[in-house]
Amino acid sequence: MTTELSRARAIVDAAHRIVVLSGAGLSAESGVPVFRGAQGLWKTHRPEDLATPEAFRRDPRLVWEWYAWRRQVVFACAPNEGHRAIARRAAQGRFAVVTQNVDGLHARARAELAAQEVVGYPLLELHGALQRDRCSGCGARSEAVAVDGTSTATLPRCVRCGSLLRPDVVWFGESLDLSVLDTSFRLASEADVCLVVGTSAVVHPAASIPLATRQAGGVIVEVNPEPTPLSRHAAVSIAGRAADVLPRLLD
Ligand code: BV8
Ligand code: ZN
Repeated sequence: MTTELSRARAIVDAAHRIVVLSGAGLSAESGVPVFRGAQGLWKTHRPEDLATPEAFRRDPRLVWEWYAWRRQVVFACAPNEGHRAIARRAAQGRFAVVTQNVDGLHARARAELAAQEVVGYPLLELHGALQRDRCSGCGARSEAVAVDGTSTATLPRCVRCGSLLRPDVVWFGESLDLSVLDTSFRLASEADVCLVVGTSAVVHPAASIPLATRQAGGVIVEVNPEPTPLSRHAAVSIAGRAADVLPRLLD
């Protein structure tokens, strides 16, 4: 084991309560494209063109076309050994998962485990989930429907009020669900360790959550092949891939 990994292992093993903050990098090895960097989604699409309420008002068809493509990619992916190591450890208790990811893979890893044993731990999806639609008018939520993004006329509409449906995700410039956010900050402030995995730590308020652990006297452990703005706040930064490092850190 590298010294960073053995130091991180000692911190994690001694911890009484742990919170994970995960980002797109955790799902990279499942085949879900990350947002930034060489293979980033934002490379081919500009966030301000697509993941904003203005973009949806201006061109709902284009936004739906992008999300229909992302759903196709994501729904073909499966949780990787990083998701599974987190689920196994979380099932042992005193462990919460806060994710920026909208790919639903943490939930699927927990569901896979629940097939074998009773599994209950907090899983907070800060930015929503691709698997759900939400009505842009009355806010009603529903399971994602297949979307034909070829014309505005075929876009999905709410059965109750007739407004356009949208993916149930938080766009730039939109507020996160405040109860999810408050709970995430509270859990982080009560944790001895915030394990930050696969995030570039540039999106707020998510990127501030690990600092709540630090401010309350806990420590940050980071798993990321690259340094991030959080690295200087971390007790240990492990330069590695989540699917490789997490089983060795958590099992
Ligand atoms: C809000 C859902 C206010 C949609 C997403 C200027 C300065 C500071 C902040 C702002 C600013 N201007 C605007 C803001 C606010 C803005 C923001 O933070 N912008 C940033 C870009 C500067 N934030 C917001 O708008 C938020 N809302 O502030 O509201 C408000 C308050 C009240 C009332 C009204 C309004 C909303 C933010 C949510 C946006 N939605 N997603 C969708 O997905 O389509 S964010 C999007 O980015 C994803 O959720 C993604 O998870 C998230 C963060 O990206 P990462 O997960 O970190 O992924 P990334 O690709 O960036 O990095 C991957 C990392 O993994 C890399 O570090 C890489 O090295 C690593 N990696 C790669 N492979 C691996 C790996 N790690 C481990 N293993 C591997 N194998
Ligand atoms: Zn409606």
